Amino acid sequence: MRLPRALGGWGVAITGLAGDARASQPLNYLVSHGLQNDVTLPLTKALIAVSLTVVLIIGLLIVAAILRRPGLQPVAGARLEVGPEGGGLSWIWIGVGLSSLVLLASIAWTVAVLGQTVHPPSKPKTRIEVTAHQWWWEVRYVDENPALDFATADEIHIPAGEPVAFKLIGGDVIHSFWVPLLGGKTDLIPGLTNESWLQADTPGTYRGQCAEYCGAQHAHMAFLVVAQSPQDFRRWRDSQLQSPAAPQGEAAQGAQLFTMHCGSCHSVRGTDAGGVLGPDLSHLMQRQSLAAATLPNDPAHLSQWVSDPQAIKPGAYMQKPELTAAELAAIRAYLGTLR
Ligand code: HEC
Ligand SMILES: [Cu+2]
Repeated sequence: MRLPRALGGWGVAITGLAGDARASQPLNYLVSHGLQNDVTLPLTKALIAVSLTVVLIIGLLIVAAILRRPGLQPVAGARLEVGPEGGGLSWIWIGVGLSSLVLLASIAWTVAVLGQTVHPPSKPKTRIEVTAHQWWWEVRYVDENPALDFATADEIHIPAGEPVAFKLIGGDVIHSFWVPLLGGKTDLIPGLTNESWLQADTPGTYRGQCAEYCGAQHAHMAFLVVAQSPQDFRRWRDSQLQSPAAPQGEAAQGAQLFTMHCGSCHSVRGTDAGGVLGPDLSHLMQRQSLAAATLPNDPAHLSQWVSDPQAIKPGAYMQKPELTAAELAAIRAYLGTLR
């Protein structure tokens, strides 16, 4: 079991922000870096406090009951009655009354929070469709002008300081979209489309995680939300609309091999590779991580993934390719041109 521990370390390496709460506690939902969490966090904390108080009170009452009746022996056939003597009945009224009040208050608060978080405070200008697959995230940016649509995977760029609308499309099995530091945990259910929104306070990289068990590689179904200043976000968006430059030399040979062996599952903008069973690779080199934030995106890990994905994510829907080392090297050279 050396792999999972190593992966935890990579998680921090991937976000590249060690020392920052966003990286050192990437799944901490008790701190907020986003507008939606600002609203839900007080409720979350209050409900945790209520639950702990209930556990404490019940625990103390059980201990008290045990201590007060040291000699109590069950008598065969006897019924333990709660009589009016000693105030037994009124304690039940007090207990039921108090817990009903607390429950009613938490229902009212929950409904109020749901009302406040169902819509963002202003109309989102950025709309993103996320489809969950075993075990990666398909991400499509949709615009009123279809010429400005593009796809990416496992890394979602958003402008910081403004709301972004998400359409969460159910794919194969139930998954759940969750960015603990920003909020918005919402399930993706096959055959249904859910809606959500997120707003990051400041630029930074926030880790997301599938939060509904979805099969063998559920734990390796993470993603990154990269919040950027609106100018940087626009620059990134424009770069995604470009087709990668025509490859030269070994990479050109790799491009041919790629279309033949990989293009049935992967797309690269402006080429014959148009598959949709795997992540869009048009600008692979711009992404920080590989295979749903499982590996950092550097040449060594990329080679490792492409030559034997099953060694890293057993069961993933990409098989070990039957290619020679030279062919793999050419494909690797081509992938390196996808900026
Ligand atoms: C049967 C379909 C299929 C074929 C063929 C296939 N892949 Fe994949 N590929 C996938 C899937 C599915 C994933 C996502 C795996 C995951 O993260 O669980 C993936 C992930 C990747 C990734 C990581 C992308 C990212 O954004 O993290 C790279 C790089 C990649 N494939 C390259 C290749 C190359 C190169 C080939 C050809 C040698 C190839 N793939 C062939 C289905 C395929
Ligand atoms: Cu999942």
